[in-house]
Amino acid sequence: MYVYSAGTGSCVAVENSFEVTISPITATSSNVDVVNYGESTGSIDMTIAGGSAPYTYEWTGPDTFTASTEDLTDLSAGIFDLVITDVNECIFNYSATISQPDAFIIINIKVLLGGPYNSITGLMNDDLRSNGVIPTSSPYSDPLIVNSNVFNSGGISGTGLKADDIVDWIWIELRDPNDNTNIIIGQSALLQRDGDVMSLDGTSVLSISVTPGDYYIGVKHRNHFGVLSLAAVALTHNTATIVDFTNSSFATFGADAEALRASGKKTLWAGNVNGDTIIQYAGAGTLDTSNLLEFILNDSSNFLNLPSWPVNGYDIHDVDMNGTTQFTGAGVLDTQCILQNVLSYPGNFLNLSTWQIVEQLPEN
Ligand SMILES: [Ca+2]
Ligand SMILES: [Ca+2]
Ligand SMILES: [Ca+2]
Ligand SMILES: [Ca+2]
Repeated sequence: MYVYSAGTGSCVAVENSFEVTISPITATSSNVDVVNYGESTGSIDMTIAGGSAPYTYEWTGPDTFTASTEDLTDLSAGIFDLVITDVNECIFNYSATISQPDAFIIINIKVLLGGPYNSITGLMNDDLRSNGVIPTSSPYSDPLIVNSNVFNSGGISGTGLKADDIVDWIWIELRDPNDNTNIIIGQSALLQRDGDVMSLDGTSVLSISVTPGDYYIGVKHRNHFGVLSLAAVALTHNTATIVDFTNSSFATFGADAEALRASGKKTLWAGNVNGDTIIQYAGAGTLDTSNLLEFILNDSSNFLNLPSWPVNGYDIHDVDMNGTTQFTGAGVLDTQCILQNVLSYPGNFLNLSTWQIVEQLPEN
């Protein structure tokens, strides 16, 4: 309430009174978030009240974003700050947040497992799939689950290439570009016969929920040695970077981290059936062959404790992944597969059956 008097001197004149109502600026907004990660489909529609028009707008946002319009479109995700100034230079500050779905990258990894690899066809055998023994839940630590028809010949559609039929589950790791022992994220995926690592429908490009950037790429398998890219690889959400562990010129951590096959392709070393970091057939130490024999002798249906007893099914001891684990006797022996690996190791010049192959990962 203001009171003024028009009088002068000691005379009291008529007093008038009036109210001045200062209407502050208020603002609200209607925001649209970004629909797909990494796109610029967000928008902010401001509604301004109060103050005295015309207003001026000073927007700032992520990546040095600026604008001077009331409303904004084609926005990427981030926090957008607005300073509204009216004609009387009254100021109002406003802030709006545009969000987006979680970050992800896509990647095209190729890797071959030495156990089921066939150098003549260039494909891995898929006996576990055709025997119907691959579990629908991952054997790794996620554990992810797939629809069982992913394991049909031809995949879910039934019309896929035989080269794309599923061999097994595989484990993918993205590691810190500043520390190759620091696993940022690990994820189960599916491995096709031709070595392509796919998402859980067996045919879609592998997508991993992580911020785009540089990562070391690791691949692990339950009875093969793991392998890690020597260099960090740039990964984005819109183009699948090819990371080809089958290519003999692709550099991996350590020495002879993979086996070089007659076809010229590289495959993961097969035969680590006891989960340690060494593949060993004979001699002193913790032998994979001893672990395999123990498994055979302890099989509940092997009443006579025959070392030649074959055990069918999905098991870590089945090195060549033909659906049967066998230590000795007639048939395809998993012990032979381990021995062949040991004898073929590049550093084993004397062809010692006691040679130890050591997994080439920086944490070992
Ligand atoms: Ca508006
Ligand atoms: Ca393929
Ligand atoms: Ca071992
Ligand atoms: Ca086997």
